[in-house]
Amino acid sequence: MSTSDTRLHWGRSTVETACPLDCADSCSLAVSVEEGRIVKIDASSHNPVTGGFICGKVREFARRVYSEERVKYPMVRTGARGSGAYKRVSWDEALRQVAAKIAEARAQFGGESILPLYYGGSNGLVTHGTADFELFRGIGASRLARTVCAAATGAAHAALYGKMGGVAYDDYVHASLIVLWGVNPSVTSTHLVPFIREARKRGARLVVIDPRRTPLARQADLHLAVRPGADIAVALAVHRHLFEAGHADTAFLAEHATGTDRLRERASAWPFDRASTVAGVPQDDLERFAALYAEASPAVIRCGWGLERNRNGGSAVMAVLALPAVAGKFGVRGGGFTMSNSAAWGISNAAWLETPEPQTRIVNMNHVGRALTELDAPPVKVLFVYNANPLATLPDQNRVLRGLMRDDLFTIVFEQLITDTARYADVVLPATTFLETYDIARGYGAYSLQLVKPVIDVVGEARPNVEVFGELGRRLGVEAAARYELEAEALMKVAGALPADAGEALLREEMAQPPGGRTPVQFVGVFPATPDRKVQLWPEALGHDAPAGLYGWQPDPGTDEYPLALVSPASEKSISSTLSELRVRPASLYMHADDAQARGIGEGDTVRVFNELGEVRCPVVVGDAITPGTVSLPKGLWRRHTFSETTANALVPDTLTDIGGGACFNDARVDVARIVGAALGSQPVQIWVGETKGAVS
Ligand SMILES: Nc1nc2c(c(=O)[nH]1)N[C@H]1C(S)=C(S)[C@@H](COP(=O)(O)OP(=O)(O)OC[C@H]3O[C@@H](n4cnc5c(=O)[nH]c(N)nc54)[C@H](O)[C@@H]3O)O[C@H]1N2
Ligand SMILES: Nc1nc2c(c(=O)[nH]1)N[C@H]1C(S)=C(S)[C@@H](COP(=O)(O)OP(=O)(O)OC[C@H]3O[C@@H](n4cnc5c(=O)[nH]c(N)nc54)[C@H](O)[C@@H]3O)O[C@H]1N2
Ligand SMILES: [Mo]
Repeated sequence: MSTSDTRLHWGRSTVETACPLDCADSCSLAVSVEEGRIVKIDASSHNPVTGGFICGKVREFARRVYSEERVKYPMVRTGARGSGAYKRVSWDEALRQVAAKIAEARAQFGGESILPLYYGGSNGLVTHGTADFELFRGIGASRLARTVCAAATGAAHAALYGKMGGVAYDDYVHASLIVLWGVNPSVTSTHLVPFIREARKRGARLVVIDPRRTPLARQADLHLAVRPGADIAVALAVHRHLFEAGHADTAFLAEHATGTDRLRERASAWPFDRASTVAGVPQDDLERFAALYAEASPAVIRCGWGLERNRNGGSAVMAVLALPAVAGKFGVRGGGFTMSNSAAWGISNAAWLETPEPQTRIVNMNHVGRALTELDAPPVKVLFVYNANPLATLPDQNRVLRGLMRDDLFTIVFEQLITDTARYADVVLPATTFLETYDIARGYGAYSLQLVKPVIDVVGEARPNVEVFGELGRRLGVEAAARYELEAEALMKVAGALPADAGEALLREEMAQPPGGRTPVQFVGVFPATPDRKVQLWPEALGHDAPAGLYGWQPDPGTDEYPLALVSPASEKSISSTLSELRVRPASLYMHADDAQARGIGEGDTVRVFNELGEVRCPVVVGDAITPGTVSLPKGLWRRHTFSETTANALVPDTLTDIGGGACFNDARVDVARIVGAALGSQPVQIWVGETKGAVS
């Protein structure tokens, strides 16, 4: 089978596939195609969790597929970096240049002078961790610590439970208490919402812990509007209450957990009054939450990713995930926790990769700005970006930009669109979207594994990742990479290496369910995958890196200069920076009325949000749906969405989380000032709207 033999669907037909984008829900899709073009993207009933609806973003995905900004051909840069001036070349010419640059850098500076930079992309099992890994391993490139997301939650979850599968969305209807902790399902996993609604109808209580009044926080019985980064205080105060008021499940802990005493000791330092001061929530509310949680069964905690993204993030997530063990919430349907379910399959790319991982240096992707500007012996000479838009999504944007501006750096960007990052590439290679290629989607919320298949012919000369890395493997003499050069063979190779008969089910039914089933009950159908099968409440090894030790607290060093905390949560308009290109209006800062008033700022004003790393100029929206002292800018913006052509990441320090080396997106400190007319200068404010530059006031 070649990559483009079965893709044309003449007349009108509807093709079933799945959405592999970086979202927990992994929906099944029905895509209508007419004369070879996508005319409609809707839900299919194949995946029960999809429940007959999909998000507004993916409905619009055809606009990305056929966008004017789509990279249709390989291109080489002809103008200054950032100018976006490129000329079309053939694939042969583009890959000849790329292979030559890689070979040259390797010969002169060693393999470590080549840095692959990737993250989610289309997030499937075939488009990442296959030919690409074989290639970069084969040439001995620097290794990337893939830490921009879920590094702290992943480390905490792995240490405590060996990433045990969580409570399935469907089972939320059985809960009598639902706690949404640093998660915003109305935006980031909309398919959980109907189950929460149904549980509420049946009488379940809802608690939301979030600095913002999210849509579900509005409906909650209790909303703890914590200061960003203070979740550890809240969680340990609840632990203390459980232990001291006799609510700890000592029988469960004796049989299924280790390290209980050490955790208890840590928690003893957090009486309600201290936690209340640190977290900025009323002590009564904290006590009410602790009492509700102690009493309710089944009680489920949906732990999200908002809380991990700060210096105390790893410890906070550990303390949250430890709650159901201490309170004895497992063993019943609808009780326990949900974190990521991606490990439920026990899938590891070690099952199909041939080349052993070389012991080359590791670059933490949250430090890419530093790596590009500071690393020596050897410096990074070739940067290969794929499945990511680092200029938009990584911390310390201005430093990343300085790195991309380096004259002696050769940058390859393998992309669907001319993204902010692609504008700085020396060579741009056109990538397929998930509607033009095969992949295997693995949701990290919904459990199903699903087949993703091409529903249209490729746009322009776009090629799937495996083919391109496969061909580069052939050109550079890395045979293990070249074995993926045919897309269908790559799919079969991965499917064939899946555990049990998942691969067969996937190819036959286009869907497979994990070994523990689609709706496991924790401590009945699934157990910790830790070495002793117990919950490790004190995972010693994890504490070695944590500056304040396990369950430690690093207080805010505090600056008078930058008194506001900035968070940058997910937006319903995009999935990270993917689909943000469709956003036509400038993005706004959200600010509490008290903070605005103190600075003489009113709704609709243009403001500067600034700190020592940079500034963002944008309009402001004033309201009361955020805790005072905290401001918010959307995640995933492109540079054209603000007047300063910078986004929240220009203000995000590249500090790492206490555990896991993760990003601290929600741990930026800023101040905000109104821009009076003159401060804008004589230039009218410009933003890019689609392909045309338009003025906005
Ligand atoms: N529409 C949409 N869906 C997405 C994404 C997207 O960009 N857009 N991204 C996908 C990806 S990559 C991921 S990882 C997931 C993320 O899914 P979520 O974790 O739900 O996403 P976030 O919006 O980052 O964070 C959730 C909430 O945490 C709050 N928060 C911020 N700081 C703190 C804190 O210190 N403590 C607490 N308790 N709360 C805090 C924010 O106000 C926000 O409401 O969503 C996925 N789904
Ligand atoms: N300020 C702030 N920044 C954040 C966050 C935050 O909360 N606040 N959240 C972070 C999180 S949770 C995440 S997961 C990261 C995500 O960061 P990124 O991984 O950079 O995510 P995207 O912005 O979606 O960029 C993915 C790119 O891959 C491309 N792509 C998709 N499929 C393919 C493919 O098959 N082949 C190739 N070659 N390319 C493909 C898409 O066109 C897209 O441009 O962002 C992080 N950035
Ligand atoms: Mo993420």
